[in-house]
Amino acid sequence: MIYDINSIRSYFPILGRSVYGKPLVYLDNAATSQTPRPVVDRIDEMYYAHKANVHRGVHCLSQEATDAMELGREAARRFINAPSTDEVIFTRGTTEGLNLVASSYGQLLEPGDEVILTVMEHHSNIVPWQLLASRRGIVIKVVPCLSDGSLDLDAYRELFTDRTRVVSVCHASNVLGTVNPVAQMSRIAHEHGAVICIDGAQGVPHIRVDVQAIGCDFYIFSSHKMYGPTGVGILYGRRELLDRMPPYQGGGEMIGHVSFDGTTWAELPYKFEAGTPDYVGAAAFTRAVEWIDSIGIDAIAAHEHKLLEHTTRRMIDEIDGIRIFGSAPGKCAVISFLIDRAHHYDTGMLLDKLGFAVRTGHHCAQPLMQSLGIEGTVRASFAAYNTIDEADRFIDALKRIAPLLDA
Ligand code: 7TS
Repeated sequence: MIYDINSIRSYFPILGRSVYGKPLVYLDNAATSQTPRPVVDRIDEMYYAHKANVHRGVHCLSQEATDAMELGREAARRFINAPSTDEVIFTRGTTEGLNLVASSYGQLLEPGDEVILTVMEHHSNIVPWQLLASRRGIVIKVVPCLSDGSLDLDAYRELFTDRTRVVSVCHASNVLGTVNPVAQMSRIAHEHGAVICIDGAQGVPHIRVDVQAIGCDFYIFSSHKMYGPTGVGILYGRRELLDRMPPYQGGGEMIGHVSFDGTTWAELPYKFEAGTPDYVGAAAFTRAVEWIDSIGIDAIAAHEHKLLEHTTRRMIDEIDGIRIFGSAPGKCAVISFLIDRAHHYDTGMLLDKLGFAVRTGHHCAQPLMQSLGIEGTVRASFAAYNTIDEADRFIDALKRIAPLLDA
């Protein structure tokens, strides 16, 4: 099947705009992807025609909004091949999902229990565990990286002790692009009686995810990084664990019965969905999954891989003094780099003036930056709609600004 890039781009009006009089080249997809028309149209439709609070009204509109949200849950279930929608919880995003697991599953841990993280984690998969450590006296251990940015699996194996209870690891690094062997890591965690939580924020937009094939206990991601609306995230958790976990937040809709003598919880997944959810976002999320499915996640991955290879090769061949961080085999389409001793911010600012949106800084991965001995990088990250022509113009722009940075 032909990868019809013009048709794909036509879904994204924003790609036609300019910045500072230059055509926009959007290469900040790891931060957030752009949103195709069917998703935005669905948001409009929900507000114009179906807005009512969910799960609580007898009236028609409330039923429509509830049905639309529940279709979003089913789309999420299908997208990651979760066994049941009872195991699919809507959150505000990856950050909230990780906080939910650390906070709620964390209450089942005892002082001295150990949690394994990796050096390449985003702060949202570090800080919630640190908060737990200060509340419950758990111990955090950290898997280092090898020089190509892949995880040191020998070190991972060696970190397990009879106190290891949880592993929490990103599916893919937002800085290095490294795709971690999460199925293998899940097997190892389970051999040691630990549960494994996967931060899939950078996984789902690029990799076909099957939580049953991976064998993980939790899988967490954000809609806004996969062409969906902001403010919506998904947490998949194995039923048997979710059943044992206390609620994360209390409020409406998460209860069975409330009295001042004691309160019982709602069934899954509602036990973890206190208050009015972003049902508009949940409904529009369905359209994001459908849009990805209409192209095929494998076709998107293959296209992004081409962009990654092409851009990386040209950068290495043509930009003097370029340093790329992360070259693990099978990495996803994220290129973090520095040019000579130029400050990442200066490079990013000059690129911006030429119409290229990239991210600069520590990318919410300060421990990783420390381990690399740098303060930050410039990061270009690709999505389904980026083109080889954009990649070429990006290289040309880098060649143009490199001498300015040297000065
Ligand atoms: N985990 C990873 C691996 C991420 O890349 C991000 C966001 C998050 C968690 C948090 O996701 P959120 O949707 O809850 O904010 N990463 C980035 C980034 O790389 N640039 O901006 C946000």
